[in-house]
Amino acid sequence: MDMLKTAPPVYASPGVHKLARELGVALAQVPVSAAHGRITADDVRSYVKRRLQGATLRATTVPEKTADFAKFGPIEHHALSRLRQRSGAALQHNWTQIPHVTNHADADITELEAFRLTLNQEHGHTGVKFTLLSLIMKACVVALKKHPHFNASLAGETLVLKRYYHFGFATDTHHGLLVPVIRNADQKGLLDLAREAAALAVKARDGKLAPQDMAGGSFTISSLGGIGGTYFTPIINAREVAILGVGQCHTQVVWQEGQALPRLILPLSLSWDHRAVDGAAAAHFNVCLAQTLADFRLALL
Ligand code: CAO
Repeated sequence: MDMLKTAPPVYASPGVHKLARELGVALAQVPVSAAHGRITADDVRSYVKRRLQGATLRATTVPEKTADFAKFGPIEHHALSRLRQRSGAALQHNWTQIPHVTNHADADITELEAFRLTLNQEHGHTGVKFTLLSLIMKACVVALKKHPHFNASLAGETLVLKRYYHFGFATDTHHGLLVPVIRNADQKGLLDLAREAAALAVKARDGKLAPQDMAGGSFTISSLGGIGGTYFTPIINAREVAILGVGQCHTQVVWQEGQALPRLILPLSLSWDHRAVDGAAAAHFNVCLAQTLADFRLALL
């Protein structure tokens, strides 16, 4: 509960503090665009630009503050936590500044899930679970290696391709949304990925993530699979150009080789930045990802 009351510190480099001082900007009011939580010089400049255009963030995020809802019925006021205010500002920035498109796809994970359950039976004594999320991370490495434009950042007129695979994963906490980052997912085994994700999720929920735990992501996965629902439109983190949403798998009858068969289907939703990539590339990425999840031997190639 203390987390809700304590104002989080402002993270910014000395250069950014200096810029903010020169421009007369209070850094605490600047929305952070990056998942790592550090305010950048671009964040400060965008904030000033918006202020100059008369479109202050406050005016746009709190349009109903003065509305008198009480005249229609009983209401309650709940103050937004500082984390929710700050992540909300970053989400608003990302949603309005990045031209998003979301492609949906299905992956047949019947064999993959059977494999995962077998692995868990065989390794039950280790106390660590092989999770679907860790298998999805491995499949994403395959798809991103084949389609490197999705493991990238836009820097002005340049697309910066990353040769590392650092995956942010959205984590729901009592204080709001946090995105810890697993580094070098390509170099880690399934158990290590599962162990690390579980440890980072606990750290996030305990309010103990350090800024470096959330820094440097090259691609993000947002899994709502453990909760429910199918497709959605995840919001891209600025500094990345794509995010994968994962829904809950369900059994579906699929017509295969003249037979109606029950198959386990995983809904996927890839949001991508239309400045960086095009729809055909996104469709290829999703096909590659779905094929790898359907036949995980492809992850070994
Ligand atoms: N379909 C069906 N079941 C799934 C599933 C899927 N896609 N993914 C996971 N599950 C099941 C698992 O099998 C597990 O069940 P058991 O306990 O019976 O084994 C259960 O859900 C929990 O799975 P898990 O321990 O592997 O956790 P996870 O990988 O699903 O999730 C984390 C980890 C951190 C991603 C999750 O806790 C979380 O915070 N999700 C919310 C993310 C979010 O808020 N995204 C939205 C961002 S925009 O607001």
